Amino acid sequence: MEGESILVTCFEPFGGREENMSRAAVMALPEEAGGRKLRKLCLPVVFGLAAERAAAEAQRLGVSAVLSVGEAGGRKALTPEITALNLRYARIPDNRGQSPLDEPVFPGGPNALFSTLPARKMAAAIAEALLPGEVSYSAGAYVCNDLFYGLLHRFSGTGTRCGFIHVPAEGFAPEALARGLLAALDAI
Ligand code: PCA
Repeated sequence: MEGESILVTCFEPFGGREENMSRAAVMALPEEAGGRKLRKLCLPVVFGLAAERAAAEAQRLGVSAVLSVGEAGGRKALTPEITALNLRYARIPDNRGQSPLDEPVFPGGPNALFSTLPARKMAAAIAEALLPGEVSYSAGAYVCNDLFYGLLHRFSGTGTRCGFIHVPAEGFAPEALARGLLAALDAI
């Protein structure tokens, strides 16, 4: 579609780290991919607020899709997420000091929601770009999952599709991660 644009979100650093590899990777993306404009937004690592900001920006820009990116310590691959859970659990406080321990994202919402972007296809595209890519069945219960669930819930039944990719927190240059994200974007 002419003039189509995609919102790509990343996160600020958290947990005492200097940088968040999702931010480094998203900032290394070009302004356009496959004829679609990429709009970038960096989000606070704060329960509730991240999804609120992302949803407001997606609506303001009228994007057709939101691809959110976060970093995951210990992961060795770029992992498109299949599901989001209606669960908040903070192993460490978020950047506003909130530590929910087993609370729902949306009281009364479905226990889980599925990605409305094609996670498997994105993982395959990442692997075809010769980077480690595999689907993940859990985005955890921290702010990344909170954002993903929040967006899927808000945009459920609308034309705005939502997906999430965790990138490894260590071991990759931002440009390599950006190449993987571009391959995933080409697949949606
Ligand atoms: N990773 C965290 C939150 C922000 C980020 O980049 C997570 O996986 O929930």
